[in-house]
Amino acid sequence: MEVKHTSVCPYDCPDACGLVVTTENDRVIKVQGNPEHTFTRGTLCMKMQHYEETVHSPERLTTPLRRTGAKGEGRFTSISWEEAIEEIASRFHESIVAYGGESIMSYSYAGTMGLVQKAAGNPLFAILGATRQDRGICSPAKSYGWQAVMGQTLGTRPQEMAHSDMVIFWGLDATSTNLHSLHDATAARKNGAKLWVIDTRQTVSFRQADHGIQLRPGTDSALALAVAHILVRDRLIDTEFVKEHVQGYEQFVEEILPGCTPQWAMQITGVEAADIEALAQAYGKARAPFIRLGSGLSRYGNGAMTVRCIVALPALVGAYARKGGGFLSSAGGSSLVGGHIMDWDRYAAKETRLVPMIRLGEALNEVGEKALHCLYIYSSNPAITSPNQNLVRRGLAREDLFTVVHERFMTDTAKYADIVLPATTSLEHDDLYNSYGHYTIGCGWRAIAPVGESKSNWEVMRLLAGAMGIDYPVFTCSERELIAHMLADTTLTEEEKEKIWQGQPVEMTLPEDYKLQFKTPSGKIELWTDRDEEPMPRYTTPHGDDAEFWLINGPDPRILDSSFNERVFISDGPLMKARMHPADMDKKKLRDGAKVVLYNNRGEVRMTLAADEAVLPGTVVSDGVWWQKYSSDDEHGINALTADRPTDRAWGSTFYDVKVNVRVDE
Ligand SMILES: Nc1nc2c(c(=O)[nH]1)N[C@H]1C(S)=C(S)[C@@H](COP(=O)(O)OP(=O)(O)OC[C@H]3O[C@@H](n4cnc5c(=O)[nH]c(N)nc54)[C@H](O)[C@@H]3O)O[C@H]1N2
Ligand SMILES: Nc1nc2c(c(=O)[nH]1)N[C@H]1C(S)=C(S)[C@@H](COP(=O)(O)OP(=O)(O)OC[C@H]3O[C@@H](n4cnc5c(=O)[nH]c(N)nc54)[C@H](O)[C@@H]3O)O[C@H]1N2
Ligand code: SF4
Ligand SMILES: [Mo]
Repeated sequence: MEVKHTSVCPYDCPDACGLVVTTENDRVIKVQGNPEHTFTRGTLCMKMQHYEETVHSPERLTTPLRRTGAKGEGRFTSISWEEAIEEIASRFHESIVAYGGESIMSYSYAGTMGLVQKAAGNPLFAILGATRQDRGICSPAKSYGWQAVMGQTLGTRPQEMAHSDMVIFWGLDATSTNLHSLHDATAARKNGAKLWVIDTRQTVSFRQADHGIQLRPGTDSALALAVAHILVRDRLIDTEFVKEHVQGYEQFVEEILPGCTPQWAMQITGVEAADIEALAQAYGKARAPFIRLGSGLSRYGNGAMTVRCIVALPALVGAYARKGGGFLSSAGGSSLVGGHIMDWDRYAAKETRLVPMIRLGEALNEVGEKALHCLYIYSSNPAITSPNQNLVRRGLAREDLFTVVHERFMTDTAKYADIVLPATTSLEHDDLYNSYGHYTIGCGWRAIAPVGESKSNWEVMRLLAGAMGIDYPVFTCSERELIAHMLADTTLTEEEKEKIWQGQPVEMTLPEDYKLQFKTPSGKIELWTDRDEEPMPRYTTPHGDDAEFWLINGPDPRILDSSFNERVFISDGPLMKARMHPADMDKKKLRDGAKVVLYNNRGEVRMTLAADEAVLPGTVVSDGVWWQKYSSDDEHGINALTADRPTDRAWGSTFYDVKVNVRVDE
């Protein structure tokens, strides 16, 4: 008999779509969008339209495995859960006795965004006194830049975009990574709004926009400051708004903006001065401009400062005061939903060593006192997704590093494990989901029994705690009990909680004037702040490299980070490709279809080259983060080229701050 269940898309995507899942005899047969969801409104991206193919993929791991081959080789034999848990517990125990708790590290990210499963390891590893990871792999510099100007102010609700008369997708590949914002952008355009896209690459939405601005990598701060310069020069400032709500306007205008002319910015960004003028005029004259900021431009050595420069713009024109106007970097209000029962700090007896995520390679290669002896990875595939891949893989290959990987598939990371544990998908466990792209939350309840012997992250933590004799009350809680704790820890009404409990998506009610509630120490938008060593936004440069071309590794709409590679796509031909402007290819005497090597001082990757007029001269574009077997290179993925250098603030990743040389593969 067919049964319908409501759920939430678990992937690391700002849309966090509402789902309607149809099951029959404990199998998922159909996955559709939930029309009741106020942001995603019943549609799904191409990846999730056939989630059942992931859930019931023949490639799912179904039993625990013990390694029989060399690390990385991928040869394993099935073992029972009892054996697996016992072995992990005793290896952890031995490691703690011999070297202390910090010899163990857990590493995880957002394979699932569910608040229970995402943080499942926190209580146990905090109690063990393990080495801790920060969570900087994605875009903390973007959050930092927003907060430096806006404090804890809520980002504008994305649906507000529908009432705007000028929408800017800035460093955001909406078609791949934020599909449902197109719904509101399209509604706005029907009412005459213009859509602008600012990117280093011509994406689908770039080509469909009314205006596209293609600029050199890592130069957005110059563009934003030149726009601000023109706004001031042409008196397009909302002076009433500035007087009431902005701190440091005069200093910003006097000390930062004078040199930021369109000609200056043209030299840096490569954008024609006339196009910069047009952008500024449109922004200054729009009734209610809305900027949706992506993460692309924040993944550079100057990422946080760049974001500060862009966040300054709506303050100058008073965008927040008008219906349809605003700025969304991230829906920080997700933090309105507590996940605190899973907080590391709640369980840690003392502070332990903190490893920046982007420095996983370095941490795995430590020797002596800082050496790691046990590694527990869940919900992440760092052999493919971490920067400086060669260093990461060298660490993962250490025979003396006892490694456990909890996964749904035999990923490149799992191939390095001593013990692999099979993980459930989101339709086989319970969880609560918020979103970093809107203000709706919802639950996804288990819709089918776990496939094979797979277990959820939280179930495994409970088993491990039991095997290690750790009896904190949290480990007696089921997933549903943890969710009940989290829902109690919110501003939701009883009625809303009940709806969520029934599986309905609920949009949090924001205060009527939330756009004007500036949650900074001064209560104003802080163009000048004393919360950072640098009091004002200014132009800074990215790290760069001693190489010839910027490498732009944009997202591919078929996959999400390295998730969805299980559904690949062999018929689509080679998946990892490089595109270059024909003029650059002529200069380097490279021909279309040539096998080339992209290289820098961190590594090299082989790919097939294609000529593309739309690629900015001086850049090479290669989309997607592919599993090794789908990379055109036998040994390296794209991250063999990327660096583990941090952003200017907040230890963020700099995946786009990479340069490469190109040569023919002899
Ligand atoms: N299909 C798909 N969806 C995804 C993902 C995926 O890999 N694939 N990843 C998920 C995750 S984890 C995240 S964090 C989000 C990220 O989603 P987004 O916020 O969209 O961030 P990115 O995709 O990293 O980059 C967005 C755009 O920034 C551009 N860009 C790069 N450098 C610059 C620059 O210097 N200036 C400007 N203006 N633009 C620049 C890139 O070309 C890209 O088109 O997407 C999520 N959704
Ligand atoms: N070159 C380059 N590298 C990048 C990026 C880029 O743009 N370019 N993007 C970066 C960004 S923004 C991010 S956020 C990171 C993300 O990097 P990762 O955290 O490695 O994300 P994924 O590659 O999606 O891998 C998530 C894994 O979790 C597994 N999984 C899913 N659900 C569960 C579950 O419930 N339990 C368990 N145990 N496992 C589960 C999936 O099968 C999948 O293999 O990648 C970064 N790496
Ligand atoms: S990946 Fe994103 S757009 Fe696609 S269904 Fe999931 S939440 Fe929606
Ligand atoms: Mo991310």
